[in-house]
Amino acid sequence: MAVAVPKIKLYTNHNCPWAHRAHIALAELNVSFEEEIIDLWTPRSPEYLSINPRGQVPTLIYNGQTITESAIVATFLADAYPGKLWPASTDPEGPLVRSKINYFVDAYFSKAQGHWGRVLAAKSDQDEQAAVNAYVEAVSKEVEPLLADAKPFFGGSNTLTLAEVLAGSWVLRVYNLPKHGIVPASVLEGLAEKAPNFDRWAREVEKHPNVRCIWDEERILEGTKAWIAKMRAA
Ligand SMILES: N[C@@H](CCC(=O)N[C@@H](CS)C(=O)NCC(=O)O)C(=O)O
Repeated sequence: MAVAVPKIKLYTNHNCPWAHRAHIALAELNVSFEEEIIDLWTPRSPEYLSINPRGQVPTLIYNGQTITESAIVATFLADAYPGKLWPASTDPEGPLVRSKINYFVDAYFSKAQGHWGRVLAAKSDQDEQAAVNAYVEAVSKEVEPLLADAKPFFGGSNTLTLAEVLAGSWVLRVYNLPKHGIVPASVLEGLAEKAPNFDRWAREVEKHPNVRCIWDEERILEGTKAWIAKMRAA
């Protein structure tokens, strides 16, 4: 009997690191989908607000059901296609592996990510360097130990896991923006020196084709410069 192919639509914007998570998951799962780009520089249409009242991207429509919030979208996809991005619920090892991935994602986003935001929003070179140092310290203290067995991906996986799906779009930015001089190169020097496991893992993540699936460096650069200017003017 033929298996019904789910109908998937993604409302997205290719500059958005949160929406990028959904793209990485869909690419790694090799799932086809329709996409609609939402212009984030103009007010959302009443039609889009009726789909997602927060007006944000991403929004996933899966067989007519609406799923929002990037972590929930990505986790939903991991569960809808079990055993690829994380273990199926029937896998006896599943609960432990899932808890480790959840802890890694929590550690990165609750302990390190805020400092990266402060790097971009810093109003002086001194504040920027302090935020870089705090980011490197947080990665080395909180995230580095969790990547000791990465080979090359989380937990020894040779394919992307939900950990890379959720962190990949940010790792791309951390490893590619310094070469354009809009964040200090010292962030990469610091990570290489103080967080070698993270650095090794991140370099594999940032070059993976499914992580790079919607990455257009020129466009991201322009978008990030505009965002930095807005933050610095605030
Ligand atoms: N917590 C949300 C954040 C999504 C988000 O902030 N998306 C931005 C674009 S990167 C957005 O849609 N901004 C438009 C707005 O907030 O009006 C998620 O993870 O999905």
